[in-house]
Amino acid sequence: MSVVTRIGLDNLAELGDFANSQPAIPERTISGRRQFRTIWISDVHLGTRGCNAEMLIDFLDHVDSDTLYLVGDIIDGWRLRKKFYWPVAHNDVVWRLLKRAKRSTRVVYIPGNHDEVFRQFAGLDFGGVEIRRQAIHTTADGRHLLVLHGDEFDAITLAHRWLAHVGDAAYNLLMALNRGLNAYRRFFNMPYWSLSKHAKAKVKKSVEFISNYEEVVAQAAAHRGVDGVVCGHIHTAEYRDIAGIKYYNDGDWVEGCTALVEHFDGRMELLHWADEIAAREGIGTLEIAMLAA
Ligand SMILES: [Mn+2]
Repeated sequence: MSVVTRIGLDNLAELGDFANSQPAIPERTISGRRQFRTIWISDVHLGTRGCNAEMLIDFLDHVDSDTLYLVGDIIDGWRLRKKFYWPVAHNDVVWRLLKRAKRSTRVVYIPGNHDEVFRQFAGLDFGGVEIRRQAIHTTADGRHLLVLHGDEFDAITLAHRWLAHVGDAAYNLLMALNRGLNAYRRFFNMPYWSLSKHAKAKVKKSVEFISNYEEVVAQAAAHRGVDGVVCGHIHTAEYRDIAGIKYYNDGDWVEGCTALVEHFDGRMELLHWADEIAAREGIGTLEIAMLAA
């Protein structure tokens, strides 16, 4: 049994005694967090090497909301079954999500295809977390948004299943190449560069697939009579108007590191957390420069 496995099991046991446990990475900000009416995140893929847990922890420590939607593929049950991988940071993400529910944030968890084992609990509440198959969210300005993971449409977009099934062998290989490439780039002090993001943008078929997927989802939302739809699944953050239907995709925390937020006036925004960190650190530098002057 590897060290990672042993530590991982200890971590999970600690979550069982949640009330008395503390995260390994201490919470940085509790008061003074940026407040939103609603936050949507998905495709975290805890339990895989691809998961950018540290970035998500930074996000969770700097924001708060009345409602938090976990839009699926939060835990990657497919990968965990093949190989148990559960570092401390992944435990810390779960700890923060549960803590948030305890601290009066309404947390709605809509399992995806990678964490479909939780779908059997749809309709139940655990530790203040509402597990649902899908949800209708009403924005501050009275719009109705259908919230679902989005794998429901894989059958329709079957022609490009290789990309629809993110987490499959090809995607995982690409992710592994991406990590190797960036380790090399870091060594030579080159900035982070996303191989799969580049591939997605360049490969005509994937561009077609994404656009087709977005249209299929928007059409389904139109049939339901809602004003818009929030989903995840394809790891491509987006905000589009498709024939009068608002299509929002909150992206992922594997490489994009994005969240969808609703401000208190109903205005929606996609947050790119790597950019937010850069801006935050930039302001820090400016402040130091001003103090020095
Ligand atoms: Mn998915």
